[in-house]
Amino acid sequence: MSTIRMTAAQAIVRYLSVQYTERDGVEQRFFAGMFGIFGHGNVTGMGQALEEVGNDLTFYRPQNEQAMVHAAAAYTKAKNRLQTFACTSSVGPGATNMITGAALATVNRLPVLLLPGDTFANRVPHPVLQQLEYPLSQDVSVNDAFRPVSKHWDRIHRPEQLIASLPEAMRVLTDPAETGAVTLALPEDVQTEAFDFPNPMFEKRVWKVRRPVPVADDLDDAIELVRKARTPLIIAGGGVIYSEASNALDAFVSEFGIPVSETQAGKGVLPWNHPWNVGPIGAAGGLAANRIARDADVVVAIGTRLADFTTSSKTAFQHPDVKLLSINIGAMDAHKLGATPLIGDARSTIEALAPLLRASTTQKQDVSPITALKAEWDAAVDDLIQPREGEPLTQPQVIGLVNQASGPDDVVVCAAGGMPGDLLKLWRPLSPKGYHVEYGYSCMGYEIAGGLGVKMADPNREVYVMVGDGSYLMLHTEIVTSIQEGYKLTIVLVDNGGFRCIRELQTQSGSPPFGNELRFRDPATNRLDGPTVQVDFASNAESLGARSYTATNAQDLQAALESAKSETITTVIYVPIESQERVRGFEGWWDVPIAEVSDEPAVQEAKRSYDEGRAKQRWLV
Ligand SMILES: Cc1ncc(C[n+]2csc(CCOP(=O)(O)OP(=O)(O)O)c2C)c(N)n1
Ligand SMILES: [Mg+2]
Repeated sequence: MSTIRMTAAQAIVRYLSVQYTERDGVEQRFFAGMFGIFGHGNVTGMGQALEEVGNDLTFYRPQNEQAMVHAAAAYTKAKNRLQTFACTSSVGPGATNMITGAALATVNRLPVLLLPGDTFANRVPHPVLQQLEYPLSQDVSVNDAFRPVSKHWDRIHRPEQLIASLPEAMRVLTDPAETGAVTLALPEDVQTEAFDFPNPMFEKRVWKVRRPVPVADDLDDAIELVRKARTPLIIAGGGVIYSEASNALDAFVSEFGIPVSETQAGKGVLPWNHPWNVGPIGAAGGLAANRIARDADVVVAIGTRLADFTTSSKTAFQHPDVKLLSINIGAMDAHKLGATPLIGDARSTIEALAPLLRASTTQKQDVSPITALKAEWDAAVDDLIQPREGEPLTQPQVIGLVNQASGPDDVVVCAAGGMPGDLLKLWRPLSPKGYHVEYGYSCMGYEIAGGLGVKMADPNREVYVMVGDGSYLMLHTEIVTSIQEGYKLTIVLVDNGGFRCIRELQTQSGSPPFGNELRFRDPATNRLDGPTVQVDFASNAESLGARSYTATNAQDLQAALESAKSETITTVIYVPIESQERVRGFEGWWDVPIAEVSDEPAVQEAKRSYDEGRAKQRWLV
């Protein structure tokens, strides 16, 4: 076999540049490029290789390693996991900065390839700068901390190891059932070491992203369950969107008359005004879906992890004989809550179920009670988003105004704070890629970095990043990258003076508020309850090169949103919110434990109400 002499780093970048995915006959480059921040541990080996490979694997230089992994995760989420980025870091802090991003990707089942630099395989100069020494073993570095947050992990001790390691990394990344962060730790000396690699390794390779169908026996079980259902409900999760199953789901529920509720990752799978779309379900869900869930006799979960926010911490389903059916590409998710598992791709499974169900005796649910519940819910949303003359702007109204200003193909991006819950209820998407909220890891700091990834995935869409003051202060510096690369974002920064949603969680649990607002320390009390710390957010954004607007009322916000449309660079619309009015719950519940003993009557009261919630929890085994 002919060979080519390359360093390990040169082999990696060459290999990555020729990997493709293919689904439904459509082929695309898997790696759109590589994000990286250089330091010792990657600037010589990986850096030299990247310089040499040039435009065959475009290099992007962000501001923060955590943020670059977020951008990669957002990009691949926007691309339905068919394309992604690789991320390279230096040893030590550069590497560990990526761990949060890795966890986010793995939790959300999003493929990202992480290439942290590692300390020398030859160990000669150890301990090197930024090395953590582990007394029990010399074979451990900080990169071992990636193991629990990666779906695949390897350390490349010798260049020739790549011949086996790279295909295994690709297999995991492109397998929808297994995907998540894949980490290949790269000792800095190995990156520069050469080997005679077999030439075929650098030929184009296409990885098929398959659409497996459940086995016939399982399909029969499923039909048996659905056929008998009188009040079935579908929960659509992110898997339905990644599988591009919107049309199949629409046809299925329109024919068989099954309402569809949505999770954060599944929102937008059907347009909000689709007659069978009953809206968001769960702890942050809406009235229609939560009422229907309560009485559903069969719940068909499709492409969802069935996390606590979706199941209202297992209180959502109260029908005494409720049964679950779970369509999922991953066996772990398919088996949750005692569900009858249907292990397969969302779209192909829906398409396989349709003729079987047609052939059996099913009754179609009457749409009219659903239409009535939906109308009640839509009216509640209308009321929440409607600005009121002469009254201060509320966060729900801000969401409504941004939604109205955005076009049908634009994207809203969010991740943490009070906004995701409000967006879940209030945002009205018209396309499956219009709603991008990372709520698996709900990671503060994802918003702007994620917005960058979403914009890179499709520069034709306007990207609206909704971010709280807390998240903004945690990580906003990818604004610089967005300007450097010419990817315009419209960032709507809602300032309510701190970690408002956590403050609410605290006060709802009976504690007096502390430690969440942005306040000076009061020397008299030694507590953070002095005057509010004033941050000039608009100047901050401008100092990074962004355009900025400030809007304190509905008219100003509408005008700013209109102007932002014609801006060509990232624009921050700063919206200070005085009103603390928040969206109330709509019969959802979230398990947040309350102190079992306290002299504080408010805590005792919170505990009583908590126990009432807990009494509704069901094991569903
Ligand atoms: C990285 C990270 N740290 C901590 C948290 C816990 N947390 C969730 S929301 C939140 C406050 C967010 O503040 P802000 O962005 O201003 O949103 P608000 O709650 O005011 O709506 C905190 C601290 C988190 N989700 N992510
Ligand atoms: Mg806030």
